[in-house]
Amino acid sequence: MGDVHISAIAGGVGGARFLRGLLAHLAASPDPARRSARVTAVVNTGDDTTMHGLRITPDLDTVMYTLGGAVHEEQGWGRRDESRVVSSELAAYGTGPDWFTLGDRDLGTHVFRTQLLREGLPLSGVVERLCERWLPGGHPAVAPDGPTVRLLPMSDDDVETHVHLADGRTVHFQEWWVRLRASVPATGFTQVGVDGAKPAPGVLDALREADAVLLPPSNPVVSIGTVLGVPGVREALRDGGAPVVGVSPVLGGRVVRGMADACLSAIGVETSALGVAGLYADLLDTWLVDDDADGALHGSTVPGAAPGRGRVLARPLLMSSPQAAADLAGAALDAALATGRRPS
Ligand code: FO1
Repeated sequence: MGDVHISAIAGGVGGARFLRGLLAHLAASPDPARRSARVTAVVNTGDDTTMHGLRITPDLDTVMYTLGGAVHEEQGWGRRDESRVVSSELAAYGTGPDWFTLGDRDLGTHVFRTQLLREGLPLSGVVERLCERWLPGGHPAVAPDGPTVRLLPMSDDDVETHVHLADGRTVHFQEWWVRLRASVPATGFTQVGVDGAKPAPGVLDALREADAVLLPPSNPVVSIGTVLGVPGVREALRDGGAPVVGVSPVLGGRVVRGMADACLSAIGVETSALGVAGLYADLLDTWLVDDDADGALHGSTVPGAAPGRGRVLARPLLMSSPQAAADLAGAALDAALATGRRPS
């Protein structure tokens, strides 16, 4: 097999750490086809927002900074070695939300992105330009003949996730997520603009033609769900022939990070590995569940899966170290390549 083509649909922190693990797995592989693999990450933009006149794209930045080695590791977003002089100046003017902090280094990215957008560059062109710095030549910090990665926004059109709250209000996702910490129950989500959004250039081909499509343990509702909601994306996976392997973000009824459980209950889905699998049942060839927490599911089939597809495999899902993330990503890739492409 020539260079392996891998596509992944990613959200924020979980997706970024999984992708970092995947690239580490590929770079260390004894298989030259994996070592020179090409990875395309199709990233959620529903979390995007405009603040202080600047366009902020949290999930794209989390993936870019994580793969580029600059992310604030504990936070999972923003830059390490960050300072907050500008945001404190803005607060002194009493302007802009005090609950959303834009670090000084991070602001450099938002200023440059907004300048490029104003000059007419589409978001996908902006991402490509920013990645020239963080992922030169698509190479994460590995040997020059190592795996390459490119980031694609799910769409160049603005899509924003708005959250309907139990108290009747509707707020932008960031306000629910950051200011309210999801403390007010959500009754649903609307991805404003998604129906008119077109997949960004390259997205459908990357999903149709891949040797493997991976769904990392990102938020299944507001991250992966939002990307799957862009017209054409789900069909590209369903009809394209690429094997699809997903990784459960829920281990034994608990989410590892973030507040996916608050999102799942908002749409009436059980916070369980099989509950989440049900959101992708029509797409999955294999669903990875945690061998410790959900080992009993090993060898079963995802309810609602297509005939002969949707098998459940138990693997260690906790990405508790870079090596654990690499092993998990390797297990997902192994499962996809073992399935192989379907005749499309
Ligand atoms: N998350 C927070 O909890 N508090 C913040 O002040 C905050 C600021 C922020 C700035 C830029 C950025 O790209 C992300 C930021 N995030 C912050 C994280 C963000 O809310 C999440 O990364 C995603 O939207 C959820 O995946």
